[in-house]
Amino acid sequence: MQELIDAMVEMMEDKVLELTKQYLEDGKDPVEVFRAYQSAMEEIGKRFEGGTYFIPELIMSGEMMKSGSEVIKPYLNGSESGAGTEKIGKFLLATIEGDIHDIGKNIVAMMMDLNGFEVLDLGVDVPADTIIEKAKEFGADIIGVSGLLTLAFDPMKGLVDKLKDAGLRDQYKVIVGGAQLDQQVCDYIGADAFVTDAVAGINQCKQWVA
Ligand code: B12
Repeated sequence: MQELIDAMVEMMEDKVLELTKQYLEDGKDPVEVFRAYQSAMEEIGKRFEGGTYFIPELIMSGEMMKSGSEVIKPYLNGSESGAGTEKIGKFLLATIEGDIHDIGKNIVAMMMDLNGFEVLDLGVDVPADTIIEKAKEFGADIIGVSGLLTLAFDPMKGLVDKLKDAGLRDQYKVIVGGAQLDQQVCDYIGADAFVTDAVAGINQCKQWVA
């Protein structure tokens, strides 16, 4: 997958799509193809941090990720285990207030759906109060929150605190996701689990509803 990673990091949009199609047609695991996109994103993030890439590169990488997802999605449909019509749980998903990153969130929404969850995706920059209100209406089993910015940690903690204050904490499992998260941050937020990878998140949620 290194060629795909390199092409994406170098912003070669056409080559990225070409290689994606080629790998999938050759029978490569679509989840692995996704992971290559994620590795490229990590490198792009590092270059942004290091001052060699700027916002246009971030936007371009977001677009490549979106068009790549469209190509990968039909392959995931057939290959993901557990895909089917019978729903195994209700999963509410949002990017927390203050954060507009949604590439990872959208992948999670797609994969949770393919794995049998009924998914309600509230979009980006969603306040805690809206998440709680919608979780009640929807009858969510699990609240999934995405946050890529360090600045998202406090609003995520705010959500869990509000659930506690409302006496609702035990009604929902809370899972947070995003590349910047770790166990320490998860403990600070008070979530039940954190992941930096969609597949790990799906496995955790399946365990909860089993
Ligand atoms: C693309 C990108 C953007 C795009 C986003 C486009 C979009 N539609 O999402 C744009 C250009 C808009 C953008 C904007 C900004 N960005 Co930005 N961005 C990135 C970048 C390069 C990639 C993020 C990404 O999509 N990764 C790929 C996806 C697939 O990975 P992921 O999000 O981690 O998701 C996976 C898992 O984490 C997990 N997951 C994610 N969410 C959830 C939720 C649940 C419930 C579960 C189960 C799992 C799960 O599953 C996914 C699939 O495996 C990162 C660098 C990085 N390495 O993360 C910086 C990065 C996140 N951005 C950063 C910054 C600073 C910004 C800006 C503030 C820049 C600015 N000065 O304006 C703004 C933020 C605006 C805002 N208020 O949100 C910083 C954050 C630093 C920090 N510590 O806070 C990063 C880390 C770059 C860096 N190294 O400095 N960004």
